[in-house]
Amino acid sequence: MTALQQQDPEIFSLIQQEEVRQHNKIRLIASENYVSSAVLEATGSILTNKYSEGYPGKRYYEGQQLIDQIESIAIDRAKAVFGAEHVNVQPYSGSPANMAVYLAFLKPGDTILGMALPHGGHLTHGSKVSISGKYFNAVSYALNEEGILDYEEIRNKALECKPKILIAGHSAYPRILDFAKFREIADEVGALLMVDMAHFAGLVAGGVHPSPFPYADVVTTTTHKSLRGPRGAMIMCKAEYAKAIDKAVFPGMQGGPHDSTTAAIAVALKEASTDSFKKYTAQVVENAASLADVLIEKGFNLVTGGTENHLMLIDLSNKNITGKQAAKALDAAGIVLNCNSVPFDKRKPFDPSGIRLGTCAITSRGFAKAEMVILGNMMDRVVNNFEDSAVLAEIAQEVQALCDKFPAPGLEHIAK
Ligand code: DSN
Repeated sequence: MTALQQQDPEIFSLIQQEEVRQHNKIRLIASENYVSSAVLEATGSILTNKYSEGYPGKRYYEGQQLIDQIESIAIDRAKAVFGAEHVNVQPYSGSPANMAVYLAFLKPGDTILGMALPHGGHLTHGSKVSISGKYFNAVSYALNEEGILDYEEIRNKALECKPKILIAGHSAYPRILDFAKFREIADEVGALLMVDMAHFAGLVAGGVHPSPFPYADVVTTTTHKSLRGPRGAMIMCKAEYAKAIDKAVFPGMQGGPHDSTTAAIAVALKEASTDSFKKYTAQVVENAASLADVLIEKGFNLVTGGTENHLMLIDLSNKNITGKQAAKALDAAGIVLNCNSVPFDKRKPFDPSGIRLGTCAITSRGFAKAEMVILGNMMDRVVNNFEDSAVLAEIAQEVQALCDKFPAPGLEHIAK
Protein backbone atom coordinates (compact mmCIF):
# COMPACT_ATOMS: atom_id res chain seq x y z
CA MET A 1 0.00 0.00 0.00
CA THR A 2 1.22 3.48 -0.74
CA ALA A 3 1.10 6.21 1.90
CA LEU A 4 -1.75 7.92 0.08
CA GLN A 5 -3.71 4.71 -0.24
CA GLN A 6 -3.36 4.18 3.50
CA GLN A 7 -4.06 7.72 4.67
CA ASP A 8 -6.66 8.88 2.19
CA PRO A 9 -8.17 6.00 0.25
CA GLU A 10 -10.86 8.29 -1.16
CA ILE A 11 -8.44 10.63 -2.94
CA PHE A 12 -6.13 7.73 -3.80
CA SER A 13 -8.98 5.94 -5.52
CA LEU A 14 -10.05 9.02 -7.46
CA ILE A 15 -6.49 9.59 -8.70
CA GLN A 16 -6.26 5.94 -9.69
CA GLN A 17 -9.53 6.20 -11.61
CA GLU A 18 -8.25 9.32 -13.33
CA GLU A 19 -5.10 7.40 -14.35
CA VAL A 20 -7.30 4.74 -15.90
CA ARG A 21 -9.41 7.42 -17.63
CA GLN A 22 -6.31 9.08 -19.08
CA HIS A 23 -5.13 5.70 -20.34
CA ASN A 24 -8.48 4.58 -21.78
CA LYS A 25 -9.46 7.76 -23.60
CA ILE A 26 -8.27 9.48 -26.74
CA ARG A 27 -7.41 12.86 -25.26
CA LEU A 28 -7.73 15.60 -27.86
CA ILE A 29 -7.99 18.72 -25.68
CA ALA A 30 -5.52 20.93 -27.53
CA SER A 31 -3.89 22.27 -24.37
CA GLU A 32 -3.35 18.90 -22.67
CA ASN A 33 -0.55 16.35 -22.85
CA TYR A 34 1.05 13.44 -20.98
CA VAL A 35 4.23 14.34 -19.07
CA SER A 36 7.04 11.85 -18.62
CA SER A 37 7.52 9.90 -15.40
CA ALA A 38 10.60 12.04 -14.73
CA VAL A 39 8.57 15.27 -14.93
CA LEU A 40 5.92 13.70 -12.67
CA GLU A 41 8.56 12.69 -10.14
CA ALA A 42 9.99 16.20 -9.92
CA THR A 43 6.49 17.70 -9.68
CA GLY A 44 5.62 15.46 -6.75
CA SER A 45 8.93 15.91 -4.92
CA ILE A 46 9.76 17.32 -1.47
CA LEU A 47 10.64 20.62 -3.13
CA THR A 48 7.02 21.49 -2.36
CA ASN A 49 8.16 21.99 1.26
CA LYS A 50 10.35 25.00 0.47
CA TYR A 51 9.74 28.75 0.34
CA SER A 52 12.04 30.79 -1.90
CA GLU A 53 10.80 34.37 -2.37
CA GLY A 54 13.24 36.21 -4.58
CA TYR A 55 15.60 34.95 -7.25
CA PRO A 56 18.77 32.82 -7.27
CA GLY A 57 21.39 34.56 -5.12
CA LYS A 58 18.85 37.14 -3.87
CA ARG A 59 16.35 35.39 -1.63
CA TYR A 60 14.46 36.60 1.40
CA TYR A 61 14.68 33.26 3.24
CA GLU A 62 17.68 31.04 3.90
CA GLY A 63 18.29 27.43 2.94
CA GLN A 64 18.38 28.07 -0.80
CA GLN A 65 21.68 26.31 -1.57
CA LEU A 66 19.99 23.68 -3.74
CA ILE A 67 16.91 25.61 -4.84
CA ASP A 68 19.14 28.30 -6.36
CA GLN A 69 20.89 25.65 -8.42
CA ILE A 70 17.60 24.15 -9.58
CA GLU A 71 16.15 27.50 -10.64
CA SER A 72 19.38 28.53 -12.38
CA ILE A 73 19.43 25.24 -14.33
CA ALA A 74 15.80 25.78 -15.40
CA ILE A 75 16.61 29.32 -16.57
CA ASP A 76 19.75 28.26 -18.45
CA ARG A 77 17.93 25.41 -20.17
CA ALA A 78 15.09 27.71 -21.26
CA LYS A 79 17.63 30.20 -22.65
CA ALA A 80 19.32 27.40 -24.59
CA VAL A 81 16.09 25.82 -25.92
CA PHE A 82 14.51 29.09 -27.05
CA GLY A 83 17.47 31.43 -27.53
CA ALA A 84 16.00 33.86 -24.98
CA GLU A 85 18.05 36.65 -23.42
CA HIS A 86 16.26 36.60 -20.07
CA VAL A 87 13.95 34.01 -18.49
CA ASN A 88 11.70 34.04 -15.45
CA VAL A 89 10.47 30.54 -14.57
CA GLN A 90 8.35 31.49 -11.57
CA PRO A 91 4.85 32.37 -12.92
CA TYR A 92 2.33 29.96 -11.46
CA SER A 93 0.58 29.54 -14.80
CA GLY A 94 -0.15 31.29 -18.09
CA SER A 95 -2.74 33.76 -16.84
CA PRO A 96 -0.57 35.18 -14.02
CA ALA A 97 2.36 35.28 -16.44
CA ASN A 98 0.38 37.49 -18.80
CA MET A 99 -0.82 39.65 -15.91
CA ALA A 100 2.78 40.09 -14.77
CA VAL A 101 3.72 41.40 -18.21
CA TYR A 102 0.91 43.97 -18.02
CA LEU A 103 1.98 44.93 -14.52
CA ALA A 104 5.54 45.42 -15.75
CA PHE A 105 4.66 47.82 -18.54
CA LEU A 106 1.16 49.25 -18.08
CA LYS A 107 -0.83 51.52 -15.82
CA PRO A 108 -4.57 50.90 -15.31
CA GLY A 109 -6.43 52.31 -18.31
CA ASP A 110 -3.56 51.85 -20.77
CA THR A 111 -4.39 50.25 -24.10
CA ILE A 112 -3.62 46.69 -25.17
CA LEU A 113 -4.49 45.13 -28.52
CA GLY A 114 -4.98 41.37 -28.82
CA MET A 115 -6.89 38.71 -30.71
CA ALA A 116 -10.59 38.64 -29.85
CA LEU A 117 -11.54 35.75 -27.56
CA PRO A 118 -14.35 34.45 -29.83
CA HIS A 119 -11.87 34.44 -32.71
CA GLY A 120 -9.27 32.29 -30.94
CA GLY A 121 -7.61 34.72 -28.53
CA HIS A 122 -7.19 34.06 -24.81
CA LEU A 123 -9.16 35.45 -21.86
CA THR A 124 -6.05 37.26 -20.65
CA HIS A 125 -5.55 39.05 -23.98
CA GLY A 126 -8.18 41.62 -23.03
CA SER A 127 -11.50 39.82 -22.68
CA LYS A 128 -14.03 41.98 -20.85
CA VAL A 129 -14.67 39.21 -18.30
CA SER A 130 -10.96 39.02 -17.43
CA ILE A 131 -8.97 41.45 -15.32
CA SER A 132 -7.05 42.19 -18.52
CA GLY A 133 -10.19 43.71 -20.02
CA LYS A 134 -11.41 45.35 -16.83
CA TYR A 135 -8.24 47.19 -15.73
CA PHE A 136 -6.96 48.09 -19.18
CA ASN A 137 -8.46 49.59 -22.30
CA ALA A 138 -8.55 46.34 -24.23
CA VAL A 139 -9.06 46.52 -27.97
CA SER A 140 -9.28 43.38 -30.07
CA TYR A 141 -8.61 42.39 -33.64
CA ALA A 142 -10.77 39.83 -35.42
CA LEU A 143 -10.29 37.26 -38.16
CA ASN A 144 -11.49 37.67 -41.72
CA GLU A 145 -14.41 35.72 -43.23
CA GLU A 146 -12.16 32.70 -43.89
CA GLY A 147 -11.08 32.69 -40.26
CA ILE A 148 -7.57 33.94 -41.09
CA LEU A 149 -5.69 36.82 -39.44
CA ASP A 150 -5.84 39.95 -41.52
CA TYR A 151 -2.65 41.91 -40.84
CA GLU A 152 -3.97 45.01 -42.54
CA GLU A 153 -6.90 45.00 -40.09
CA ILE A 154 -4.49 44.56 -37.15
CA ARG A 155 -2.39 47.46 -38.46
CA ASN A 156 -5.44 49.70 -38.85
CA LYS A 157 -6.65 48.85 -35.36
CA ALA A 158 -3.18 49.52 -33.96
CA LEU A 159 -2.92 52.88 -35.76
CA GLU A 160 -6.33 53.78 -34.37
CA CYS A 161 -5.91 52.76 -30.74
CA LYS A 162 -2.11 53.12 -30.35
CA PRO A 163 -1.66 50.22 -27.93
CA LYS A 164 1.18 50.12 -25.43
CA ILE A 165 1.30 46.36 -25.92
CA LEU A 166 0.42 44.47 -29.09
CA ILE A 167 -0.33 40.82 -28.31
CA ALA A 168 0.20 37.96 -30.74
CA GLY A 169 -0.86 34.49 -29.68
CA HIS A 170 -3.95 32.35 -29.30
CA SER A 171 -5.79 29.45 -27.76
CA ALA A 172 -7.65 28.29 -30.84
CA TYR A 173 -6.03 29.43 -34.09
CA PRO A 174 -4.84 26.64 -36.39
CA ARG A 175 -2.42 28.74 -38.45
CA ILE A 176 1.15 29.95 -38.04
CA LEU A 177 1.53 33.57 -36.99
CA ASP A 178 3.61 36.04 -38.99
CA PHE A 179 5.80 37.42 -36.22
CA ALA A 180 7.72 39.72 -38.58
CA LYS A 181 4.44 41.39 -39.56
CA PHE A 182 3.44 41.80 -35.92
CA ARG A 183 6.88 43.38 -35.22
CA GLU A 184 6.46 45.79 -38.10
CA ILE A 185 3.06 46.90 -36.78
CA ALA A 186 4.35 47.22 -33.21
CA ASP A 187 7.26 49.36 -34.44
CA GLU A 188 4.98 51.55 -36.53
CA VAL A 189 2.82 52.44 -33.52
CA GLY A 190 5.56 52.34 -30.86
CA ALA A 191 4.11 49.33 -29.01
CA LEU A 192 5.86 46.52 -27.20
CA LEU A 193 5.30 43.17 -28.92
CA MET A 194 4.22 40.39 -26.59
CA VAL A 195 3.87 36.86 -27.96
CA ASP A 196 1.89 34.35 -25.92
CA MET A 197 3.16 31.07 -27.35
CA ALA A 198 1.51 28.83 -24.74
CA HIS A 199 -0.09 26.59 -27.33
CA PHE A 200 2.85 26.17 -29.68
CA ALA A 201 5.87 26.51 -27.35
CA GLY A 202 6.75 22.85 -27.80
CA LEU A 203 6.58 23.20 -31.56
CA VAL A 204 8.96 26.18 -31.38
CA ALA A 205 11.31 24.18 -29.13
CA GLY A 206 11.20 21.29 -31.59
CA GLY A 207 11.92 23.55 -34.55
CA VAL A 208 8.67 22.81 -36.39
CA HIS A 209 7.11 26.26 -35.88
CA PRO A 210 8.74 29.67 -36.48
CA SER A 211 10.25 31.19 -33.38
CA PRO A 212 8.90 34.48 -32.04
CA PHE A 213 12.22 35.29 -30.40
CA PRO A 214 13.93 37.41 -32.99
CA TYR A 215 10.82 39.62 -33.08
CA ALA A 216 9.13 39.77 -29.68
CA ASP A 217 10.04 42.00 -26.76
CA VAL A 218 8.38 39.58 -24.36
CA VAL A 219 7.29 35.98 -24.81
CA THR A 220 5.03 34.20 -22.34
CA THR A 221 4.22 30.53 -22.29
CA THR A 222 2.70 27.85 -20.16
CA THR A 223 4.92 24.83 -19.75
CA HIS A 224 2.32 22.06 -19.80
CA LYS A 225 0.85 22.08 -23.29
CA SER A 226 2.93 21.17 -26.35
CA LEU A 227 6.09 21.70 -24.23
CA ARG A 228 5.07 18.66 -22.14
CA GLY A 229 6.17 19.96 -18.76
CA PRO A 230 4.41 20.53 -15.43
CA ARG A 231 1.56 23.01 -14.86
CA GLY A 232 3.53 26.26 -14.83
CA ALA A 233 4.70 29.12 -17.01
CA MET A 234 7.68 31.21 -18.07
CA ILE A 235 8.22 34.77 -19.21
CA MET A 236 11.11 35.35 -21.57
CA CYS A 237 12.24 38.77 -22.68
CA LYS A 238 14.95 40.94 -24.08
CA ALA A 239 17.66 41.68 -21.51
CA GLU A 240 16.59 45.32 -21.25
CA TYR A 241 13.23 44.27 -19.77
CA ALA A 242 14.61 41.70 -17.33
CA LYS A 243 14.35 43.89 -14.23
CA ALA A 244 10.81 45.05 -14.97
CA ILE A 245 9.60 41.49 -15.61
CA ASP A 246 11.27 39.99 -12.53
CA LYS A 247 9.90 42.76 -10.32
CA ALA A 248 6.41 42.28 -11.73
CA VAL A 249 6.41 38.51 -11.09
CA PHE A 250 7.82 38.88 -7.58
CA PRO A 251 6.86 40.84 -5.56
CA GLY A 252 4.34 42.36 -8.00
CA MET A 253 2.08 39.39 -8.75
CA GLN A 254 3.22 36.48 -6.65
CA GLY A 255 4.84 35.28 -3.45
CA GLY A 256 7.14 32.30 -3.31
CA PRO A 257 7.71 30.27 -6.46
CA HIS A 258 6.60 26.63 -6.61
CA ASP A 259 10.03 25.01 -6.46
CA SER A 260 8.76 21.55 -7.36
CA THR A 261 7.30 23.02 -10.55
CA THR A 262 10.57 24.83 -11.28
CA ALA A 263 12.45 21.54 -11.04
CA ALA A 264 9.94 19.81 -13.28
CA ILE A 265 10.21 22.66 -15.82
CA ALA A 266 13.98 22.08 -15.84
CA VAL A 267 13.42 18.36 -16.50
CA ALA A 268 10.93 19.08 -19.29
CA LEU A 269 13.35 21.54 -20.90
CA LYS A 270 16.10 18.92 -20.85
CA GLU A 271 13.70 16.59 -22.65
CA ALA A 272 12.74 19.37 -25.08
CA SER A 273 16.36 19.73 -26.17
CA THR A 274 16.63 16.14 -27.40
CA ASP A 275 16.30 14.75 -30.91
CA SER A 276 13.43 12.56 -29.79
CA PHE A 277 11.47 15.67 -28.78
CA LYS A 278 12.15 17.17 -32.22
CA LYS A 279 10.74 14.01 -33.80
CA TYR A 280 7.78 14.15 -31.42
CA THR A 281 6.87 17.70 -32.42
CA ALA A 282 7.22 16.91 -36.13
CA GLN A 283 4.82 14.00 -35.58
CA VAL A 284 2.37 16.26 -33.68
CA VAL A 285 2.12 18.53 -36.73
CA GLU A 286 2.00 15.60 -39.17
CA ASN A 287 -0.76 13.95 -37.15
CA ALA A 288 -2.79 17.15 -37.11
CA ALA A 289 -2.47 17.44 -40.88
CA SER A 290 -3.43 13.76 -41.40
CA LEU A 291 -6.45 13.99 -39.11
CA ALA A 292 -7.51 17.23 -40.81
CA ASP A 293 -7.39 15.47 -44.20
CA VAL A 294 -9.61 12.63 -42.97
CA LEU A 295 -12.10 14.99 -41.37
CA ILE A 296 -12.28 17.24 -44.43
CA GLU A 297 -12.90 14.18 -46.56
CA LYS A 298 -15.80 13.31 -44.24
CA GLY A 299 -17.34 16.73 -44.85
CA PHE A 300 -16.21 18.48 -41.68
CA ASN A 301 -15.77 22.21 -42.04
CA LEU A 302 -12.35 23.07 -40.64
CA VAL A 303 -12.02 26.77 -39.86
CA THR A 304 -9.34 28.21 -42.20
CA GLY A 305 -9.62 25.03 -44.29
CA GLY A 306 -7.07 23.04 -42.31
CA THR A 307 -4.20 23.36 -39.87
CA GLU A 308 -0.52 24.31 -39.78
CA ASN A 309 0.08 23.55 -36.12
CA HIS A 310 -1.18 21.03 -33.56
CA LEU A 311 -4.83 22.13 -33.45
CA MET A 312 -8.02 22.21 -35.43
CA LEU A 313 -11.17 24.20 -35.01
CA ILE A 314 -14.25 22.63 -36.56
CA ASP A 315 -17.45 24.49 -37.36
CA LEU A 316 -20.26 21.93 -37.04
CA SER A 317 -23.02 24.17 -38.38
CA ASN A 318 -23.29 21.97 -41.51
CA LYS A 319 -23.56 18.77 -39.45
CA ASN A 320 -26.83 19.34 -37.65
CA ILE A 321 -25.18 19.11 -34.25
CA THR A 322 -23.95 21.76 -31.81
CA GLY A 323 -20.44 21.89 -30.40
CA LYS A 324 -21.68 20.91 -26.96
CA GLN A 325 -23.70 17.94 -28.28
CA ALA A 326 -20.70 16.75 -30.27
CA ALA A 327 -18.29 17.15 -27.35
CA LYS A 328 -20.65 15.23 -25.02
CA ALA A 329 -21.24 12.43 -27.53
CA LEU A 330 -17.51 12.15 -28.29
CA ASP A 331 -16.78 11.99 -24.55
CA ALA A 332 -19.30 9.16 -24.20
CA ALA A 333 -17.44 7.39 -27.01
CA GLY A 334 -14.07 7.86 -25.26
CA ILE A 335 -12.84 10.79 -27.37
CA VAL A 336 -12.29 13.84 -25.21
CA LEU A 337 -12.17 17.41 -26.49
CA ASN A 338 -13.94 20.71 -25.87
CA CYS A 339 -16.72 22.61 -27.57
CA ASN A 340 -15.51 25.95 -28.85
CA SER A 341 -16.80 29.13 -30.43
CA VAL A 342 -15.93 29.56 -34.06
CA PRO A 343 -15.32 32.95 -35.67
CA PHE A 344 -18.59 34.87 -36.17
CA ASP A 345 -20.42 32.21 -34.14
CA LYS A 346 -24.15 32.81 -33.89
CA ARG A 347 -24.37 30.65 -30.77
CA LYS A 348 -23.34 31.52 -27.18
CA PRO A 349 -19.84 30.62 -25.81
CA PHE A 350 -21.23 27.95 -23.43
CA ASP A 351 -23.18 26.32 -26.26
CA PRO A 352 -21.18 27.18 -29.37
CA SER A 353 -21.14 25.82 -32.92
CA GLY A 354 -17.71 24.27 -32.92
CA ILE A 355 -15.22 21.91 -31.35
CA ARG A 356 -11.47 22.33 -30.85
CA LEU A 357 -8.99 19.49 -30.87
CA GLY A 358 -5.25 18.98 -30.84
CA THR A 359 -2.76 16.17 -31.37
CA CYS A 360 -0.17 16.77 -28.61
CA ALA A 361 -1.37 14.12 -26.15
CA ILE A 362 -2.18 11.36 -28.63
CA THR A 363 1.20 11.84 -30.28
CA SER A 364 2.91 11.46 -26.90
CA ARG A 365 1.41 7.97 -26.65
CA GLY A 366 2.63 7.05 -30.12
CA PHE A 367 -0.36 7.57 -32.40
CA ALA A 368 0.68 8.16 -36.01
CA LYS A 369 -0.94 8.34 -39.44
CA ALA A 370 -2.78 4.99 -39.29
CA GLU A 371 -4.38 5.95 -35.98
CA MET A 372 -5.41 9.35 -37.40
CA VAL A 373 -7.42 7.55 -40.08
CA ILE A 374 -9.09 5.32 -37.47
CA LEU A 375 -9.74 8.33 -35.22
CA GLY A 376 -11.19 10.49 -38.02
CA ASN A 377 -13.56 7.68 -38.96
CA MET A 378 -14.63 7.19 -35.34
CA MET A 379 -15.30 10.91 -34.92
CA ASP A 380 -17.43 10.89 -38.04
CA ARG A 381 -19.44 7.93 -36.73
CA VAL A 382 -20.00 9.67 -33.40
CA VAL A 383 -21.21 12.87 -35.00
CA ASN A 384 -23.56 10.95 -37.32
CA ASN A 385 -24.96 8.86 -34.44
CA PHE A 386 -24.71 11.24 -31.52
CA GLU A 387 -28.09 10.28 -30.09
CA ASP A 388 -27.51 6.52 -30.32
CA SER A 389 -25.97 5.40 -27.05
CA ALA A 390 -25.37 1.85 -28.34
CA VAL A 391 -23.16 3.15 -31.17
CA LEU A 392 -21.32 5.45 -28.75
CA ALA A 393 -20.69 2.54 -26.37
CA GLU A 394 -19.42 0.40 -29.24
CA ILE A 395 -16.98 3.13 -30.29
CA ALA A 396 -15.85 3.57 -26.66
CA GLN A 397 -14.81 -0.10 -26.69
CA GLU A 398 -12.89 0.36 -29.92
CA VAL A 399 -11.22 3.44 -28.42
CA GLN A 400 -10.16 1.48 -25.37
CA ALA A 401 -8.78 -1.38 -27.46
CA LEU A 402 -6.75 1.13 -29.47
CA CYS A 403 -5.50 2.88 -26.34
CA ASP A 404 -4.38 -0.44 -24.85
CA LYS A 405 -1.90 -0.73 -27.72
CA PHE A 406 -0.40 2.69 -26.95
CA PRO A 407 0.65 3.08 -23.30
CA ALA A 408 0.91 6.77 -22.44
CA PRO A 409 3.99 8.29 -20.77
CA GLY A 410 3.64 8.15 -16.99
CA LEU A 411 0.82 5.61 -17.29
CA GLU A 412 2.68 2.55 -18.54
CA HIS A 413 1.61 0.68 -15.39
CA ILE A 414 -2.06 0.95 -16.45
CA ALA A 415 -1.52 -0.68 -19.85
CA LYS A 416 -2.72 -4.26 -19.98
N1 DSN B 1 -7.29 26.65 -21.04
C1 DSN B 1 -6.23 26.77 -22.02
C2 DSN B 1 -6.62 26.15 -23.31
O1 DSN B 1 -7.33 25.16 -23.27
O2 DSN B 1 -6.24 26.64 -24.38
C3 DSN B 1 -5.81 28.15 -22.19
O3 DSN B 1 -5.67 28.77 -20.95
